[in-house]
Amino acid sequence: MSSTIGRRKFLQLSTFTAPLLSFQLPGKSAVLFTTKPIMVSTWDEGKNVNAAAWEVLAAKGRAVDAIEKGAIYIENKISCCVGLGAYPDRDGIVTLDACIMDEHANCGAVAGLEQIKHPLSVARKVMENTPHVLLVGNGAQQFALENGFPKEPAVLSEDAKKAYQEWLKKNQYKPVINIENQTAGVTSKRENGPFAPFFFEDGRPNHDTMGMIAMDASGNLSGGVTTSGMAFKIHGRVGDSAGIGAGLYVDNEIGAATSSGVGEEVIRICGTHLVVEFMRNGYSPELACKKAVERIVKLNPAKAKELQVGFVAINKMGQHGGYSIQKGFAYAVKTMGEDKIYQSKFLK
Ligand code: SD4
Repeated sequence: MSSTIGRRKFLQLSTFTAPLLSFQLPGKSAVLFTTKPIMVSTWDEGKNVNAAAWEVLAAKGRAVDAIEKGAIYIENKISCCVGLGAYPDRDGIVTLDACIMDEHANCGAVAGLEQIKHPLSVARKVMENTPHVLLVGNGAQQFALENGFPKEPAVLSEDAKKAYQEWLKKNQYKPVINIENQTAGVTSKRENGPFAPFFFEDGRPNHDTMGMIAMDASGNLSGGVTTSGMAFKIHGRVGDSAGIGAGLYVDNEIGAATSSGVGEEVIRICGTHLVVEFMRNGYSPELACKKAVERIVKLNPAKAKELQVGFVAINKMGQHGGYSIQKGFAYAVKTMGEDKIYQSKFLK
């Protein structure tokens, strides 16, 4: 690339024009354009997660350590959608999904993990101490206990108890007579069914998964996701958040992406892997996310009107971008120069 193209011009081109420019910039120019370290996390709460993770990044620590720090922060808080204080599945049990991926494409994940406070840290142990990628259910819990994670009591937080009781009233959930022949997601926004609703009663989308992606001072990328999954899901249901290539993907040569929203739709298109592949083809993070969102919509435009999926990504230059199907997806960005929540662009 000509050295006469200024930074501003370059950023404009790579944000709005695709796929014009490769990331394989010659020589030193690539280094000049890189924003690092950078930490990006989903939703407004991502700002606090970034602050926790920043302690690691500011001290020139590894991105993977920053990711775990951010996860521990959010897993310690009570929220609808992350950690043991989150909303349960439709049998009243909180089950957690998490994954982590580092700059060497090492990865680990847990799904359907019960009574363990820090699922992402367990996923990291899977990554570092086993030849496997994914452990589920009882096996994941057994592994966690063997690795020194304490078993927490099987109780719902006050918030979760209230929300679950409300949900039960409306849904009259009776496992014995429920026939699993309804198409999940064909419900209207406020309608309840025997499956996890795409939206809560008050119209809030059924999500707030914490997806995190980071590049450290050395230019290495990592990412992680931690969630209780969609509230009131079928016991045993696993969404995208435990899925490498679905809820999270990291390619240290190209970039990293994470997702939030209806996990089934993300899994269907291998969403974050797709985002990273679009970036490999030269698209900016924002356009790569947009193209992945469009892929979901193209598969089933009518259904897509009723659900939310958002992607957020960073590339090796430290550019970030997000895109969602509907209004309302947000992500937080922290660098040396900014600490901000972005409302992502959306299709409709
Ligand atoms: C899932 N992607 O389990 C998650 C949902 C979400 O907070 O975003 N939950 O499908």
